[in-house]
Amino acid sequence: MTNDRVVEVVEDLERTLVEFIRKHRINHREYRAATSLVIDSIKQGEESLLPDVFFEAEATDIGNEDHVGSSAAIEGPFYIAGAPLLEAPCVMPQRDDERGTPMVFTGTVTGTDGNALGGAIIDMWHADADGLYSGIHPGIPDWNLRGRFATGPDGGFSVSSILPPPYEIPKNGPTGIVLSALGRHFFRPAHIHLKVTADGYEPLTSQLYFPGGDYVDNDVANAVRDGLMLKVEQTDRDVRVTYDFVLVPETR
Ligand code: MBD
Ligand code: FE
Repeated sequence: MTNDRVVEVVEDLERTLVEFIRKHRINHREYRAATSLVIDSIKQGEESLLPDVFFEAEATDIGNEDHVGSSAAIEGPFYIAGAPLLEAPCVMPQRDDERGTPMVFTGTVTGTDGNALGGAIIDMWHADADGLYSGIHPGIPDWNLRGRFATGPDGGFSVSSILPPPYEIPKNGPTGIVLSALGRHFFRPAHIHLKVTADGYEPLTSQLYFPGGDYVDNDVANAVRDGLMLKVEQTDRDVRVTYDFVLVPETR
């Protein structure tokens, strides 16, 4: 069965790439190098990393046009559904000797209708002090620094974790090889990934950054946006970060 949207966009993509091949005089060797790169990215587990670094932020911006409530952000390649449900006082799953500066993340979830959203679920994941993600990079316990927790009746939440560092894309994988050939660096700024859901509201995929941090102004994935900044307060003992999520009621 014909899908009109597929006809519209795939035929345009096809025309665009055919023109591109002519314009740049792409020969068969270069064509095969490009298809091999995509195949290698899949074989080496970079099937999401490669496109996400180059294109996910652009598609996310399109979704944010005319959007009220908190901006959505790129999901990135490393989300895993089904993280442990945490009980208050919420502490992200971590090793006994987990390295990193202690971080306490607090905030609220409300609707654009002004309702405080108690019982909203926040699904959070981020890198460890080495910039690595559990379930993706080897040698890290399952679900380390991945957890889900609920807001209280007032829509508030609080969770303890460690401060993630900037993320460095592997230099020797297919994505890193392209970045090297382009003369680009390999870093994303430090960030926290989140998915926020509440009954009757549109789910939000977010990713929050630390103002003034390394690579905030030159993210290799070009995904940092004004509305995605944490408020950060440094105390003697830890770093306190806050963000207030605003969800849009579902229509229909
Ligand atoms: C990440 O952690 C990430 O969020 C993205 C978009 C790309 C690479 C690593
Ligand atoms: Fe990430």
